Amino acid sequence: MSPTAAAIRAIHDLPVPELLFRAATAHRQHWNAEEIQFCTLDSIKTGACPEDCAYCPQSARYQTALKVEPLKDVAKVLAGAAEAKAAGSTRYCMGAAWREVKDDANFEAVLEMVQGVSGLGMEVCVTLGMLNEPQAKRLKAAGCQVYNHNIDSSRDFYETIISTRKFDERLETIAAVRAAGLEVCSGGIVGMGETIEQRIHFLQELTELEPAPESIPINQFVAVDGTPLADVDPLPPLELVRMIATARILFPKSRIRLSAGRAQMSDELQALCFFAGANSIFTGEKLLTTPGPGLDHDQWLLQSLGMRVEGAAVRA
Ligand code: SAM
Ligand code: DTB
Ligand code: SF4
Repeated sequence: MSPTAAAIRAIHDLPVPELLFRAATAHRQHWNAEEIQFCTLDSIKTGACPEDCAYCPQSARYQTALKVEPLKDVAKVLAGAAEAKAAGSTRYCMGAAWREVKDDANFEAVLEMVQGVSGLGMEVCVTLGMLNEPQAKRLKAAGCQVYNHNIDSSRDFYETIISTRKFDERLETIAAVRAAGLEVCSGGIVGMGETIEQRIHFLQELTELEPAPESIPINQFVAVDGTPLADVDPLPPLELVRMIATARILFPKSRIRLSAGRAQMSDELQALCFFAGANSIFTGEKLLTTPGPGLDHDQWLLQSLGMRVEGAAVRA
């Protein structure tokens, strides 16, 4: 049975030393806490999205500095994946600014990308918006392992930031992904101006997904000029740590991804998030459209923490 909001809140509000101790203990029961998975994101289709997600620079409704780009060539994507693999990445995640998947030539091209990246021996994840079960099955048959589709926030906050789709439609896509036998990657964003209670309800919605998502991205909101949320106050760092730790305790076996917003975080905050149970990051100079800290910095950070890249060859 999934926990009540009060039970989740009680974990979230623990004194930080106790919260971190419990999260770090849960982390060690299922994972090697010295290792962080390096993933690479590739924005295969950028901007001009018909949805109105208030946080997103890729919505066509807002005037941002973003350069709109049509679906990339398959060969270009595969070259990017090979480069990412050489840099230590074990997972390649391709994202498209689509409302939904359509059964057209673009989807055929994505299936080719999936097949190609899977052929390189990398874990393949895609995030393409809403999709149905037959489409999810085709992705799986092409070698896709994981579909990313975030619930993003609590049901009530969601309705204040997106009008072009319903929270329940997110859940329907996640159900289609599950039914097709793909792994589910689903999490959300913190720091959009939601209350702590709304964050608790966001986590509670995740606990109601059965089975639990194999992977949970926690994105720190990145404010982008031109979007409706551009002027929201930055998230207090310890509130991020509390969310990571609570997610780790609720989902000891899931991968917790410290996703967007790392370029705005100090090294010490990231170290605390790793201690609280985050065990995956997106490397590179860019996420989908916003900056990342860059591979050199991430390699330096892990080394200075005495940690390792998960699955990377051990150097003599
Ligand atoms: N269009 C698809 C969808 O919405 O599912 C896939 C791409 S969309 C950019 C993937 C995720 O990026 C969103 O669910 C959201 O969690 C995250 N995201 C978008 N803009 C963000 C921002 N400004 N800060 C943090 N995360 C963001
Ligand atoms: C997720 O939850 N975070 C990644 C991945 N899924 C696709 C994307 C973060 C994007 C952040 C905003 C941007 O760079 O455009
Ligand atoms: Fe489009 Fe996804 Fe951005 Fe929403 S979050 S505007 S659906 S790309």
